[in-house]
Amino acid sequence: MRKTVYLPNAKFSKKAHVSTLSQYKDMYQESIDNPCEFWGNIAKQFHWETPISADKFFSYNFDITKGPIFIKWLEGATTNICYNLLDRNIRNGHGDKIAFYWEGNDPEDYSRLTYRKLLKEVCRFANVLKTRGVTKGDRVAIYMPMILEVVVAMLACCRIGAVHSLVFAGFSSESLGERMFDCKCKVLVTADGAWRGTKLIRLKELCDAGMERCKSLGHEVETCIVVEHLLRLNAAQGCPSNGTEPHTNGDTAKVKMLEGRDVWWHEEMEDAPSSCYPVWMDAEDPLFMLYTSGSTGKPKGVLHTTAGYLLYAATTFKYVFDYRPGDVYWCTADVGWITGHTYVVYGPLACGATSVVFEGTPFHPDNDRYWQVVDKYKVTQFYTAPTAIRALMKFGDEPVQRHSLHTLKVLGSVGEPINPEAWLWYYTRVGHENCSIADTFWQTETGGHVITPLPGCTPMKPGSATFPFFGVLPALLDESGQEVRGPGEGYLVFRRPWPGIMRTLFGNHDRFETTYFSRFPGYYCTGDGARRDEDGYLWVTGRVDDMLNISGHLLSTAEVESVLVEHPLVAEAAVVSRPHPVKGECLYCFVTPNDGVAFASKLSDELKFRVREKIGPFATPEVIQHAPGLPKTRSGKIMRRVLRKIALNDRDIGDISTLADETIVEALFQNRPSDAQS
Ligand code: 7RM
Repeated sequence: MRKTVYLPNAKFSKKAHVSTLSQYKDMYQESIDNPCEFWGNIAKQFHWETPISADKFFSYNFDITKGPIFIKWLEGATTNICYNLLDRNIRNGHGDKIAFYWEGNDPEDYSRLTYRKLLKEVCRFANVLKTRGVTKGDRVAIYMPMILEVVVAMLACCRIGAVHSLVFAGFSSESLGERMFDCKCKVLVTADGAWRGTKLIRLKELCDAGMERCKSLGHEVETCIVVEHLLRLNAAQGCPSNGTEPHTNGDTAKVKMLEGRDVWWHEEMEDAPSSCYPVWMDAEDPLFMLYTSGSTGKPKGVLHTTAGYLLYAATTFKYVFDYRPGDVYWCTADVGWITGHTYVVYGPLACGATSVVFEGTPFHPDNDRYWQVVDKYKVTQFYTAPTAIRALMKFGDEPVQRHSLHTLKVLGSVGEPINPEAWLWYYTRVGHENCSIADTFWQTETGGHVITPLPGCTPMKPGSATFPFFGVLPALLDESGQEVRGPGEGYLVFRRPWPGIMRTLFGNHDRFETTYFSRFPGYYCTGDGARRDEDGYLWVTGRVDDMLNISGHLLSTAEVESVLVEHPLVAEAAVVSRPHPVKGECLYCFVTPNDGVAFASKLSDELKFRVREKIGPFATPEVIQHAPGLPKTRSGKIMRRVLRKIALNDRDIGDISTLADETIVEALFQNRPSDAQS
């Protein structure tokens, strides 16, 4: 029989930052009753150039009916995050401590960086940016692989008060161009290319197309700084064994550099001084922005600010991973996502931690790569996504059993709900029933974990993110906005801000207010649903809006629909999410061609290609189905709930009496393509 509750390992628990549930409850209560004292005590370990003033510590309005939404933490204090992450740790004697181990796509490419060396590199690049005219408040776009220069570029921005805007290097050039246009970045930082497994990604080419796109929209990027990454790899290693794309040093030479705009990173760095005085930032000055999908299609530039984000990244990192000196922490997320920001860069460095940055994939050169890296660096905390766990489970236990994994203490999960099967596999096969699983629920918008167990004290239930983190007050609301108390299900909302929550959407405070604060005045609305069980555990059930989560990447159905209808032969399209055994969810698209146009497999292929090109490879639709018509209500609204049933081939469709034409439903069931088996 399966247990329903799993207790943390007793020996680990004893030494943990928080050892008992009652200790967690006391700290939680304190954080809710006296937020200023709670966070004020935490703030003492950091450097404040202008001290914190007690009377302006925390102010906010979460109620749209009472005026504009605002959130302010530590108003009046000034600091610099880069200073706190690097100089402060060096002053505390950690200069020679390793900040990052870098493990390349190929096991033979690796390097390391101490805190002292990292600071020097950061200062040099900060000076490079200054030379290129970047000053406080300017935006810098970053489109890079998982190499240490990405951390250097981010922290160099912090040092001089520039706002970084990372775009995940798996996004298409079009997405990159649109994001660069939206944030009006002065500079773009990238690399010549990178290997992911046996695939070569020519990043600079994508950037060229992205900058073209940006220019055509009306904004010109002034400078593009390119890291020469391919060339310095141990030449032969980049070469895939299947020999399809031979890797030679000539690859780098092929990169086209536009005179006056494009410059090489290493050439710019050569003469740059290795010290740079930090720009002191107000607590509420912007730190970075990061785009996330919105249900209306256009991505939203989530904006985070300085002091609150620092406190929250550091505190969640310390408690949720129970980090202590000597540990080696590894988060597999790409820095292009929020998880990479808070838990590859800011949180670990704020705590003076040593971590692993990994460029490759879990499957290269073999399916045991993750476990090989865990043993190589003696990783103590490992943080990954359910989609990766499910993909690895498919290869059975053998690849895991090849490795000892005995150094592991905490296993984190993030990005989507983790199904109990994956949870149990992670717990037993990877963690040998000795590790706590931290199922961390949070969002780009929340800046850090908001619902999560603490590994030393929270009894775990597979699939539940358990309880709120310090300072976080969750609630479940029903359709009418009434709070569901005790066991029940509802919209997951938060009643007040914690330090790490976003402050606005870049250049669009109205959209910020309507997206997150208008549906339920007085609350921040996550867009997720959740259930509370008899023991008070929270179970996040997934999105309640038209968003879907493919391998942990959020996407809106509207975004995909607008790409589909741009095709000249397409009249109408409707996209729904269908569960997928590895990706969590996948795209199932219904497409109505123009009158007189036959639906052919060529059209289906073209549409898949377009979505891939416009949004990115991870968004490639699973199924494109011909739809002679769509199920619509008399007022013209597409009934997506019916489409979801058709995608599943589930005939239990419920009431469809409000449809204008009920016969269309049967026609669509008949029309399911052969590759749509579910
Ligand atoms: C960190 C991140 C946010 C959305 C969020 C949820 C889903 C993330 C969990 C989860 C259930 C989890 N930021 N989500 N973590 N659902 N349990 N532990 O993923 O902005 O990219 O996505 O992801 O739907 O709203 S994100």
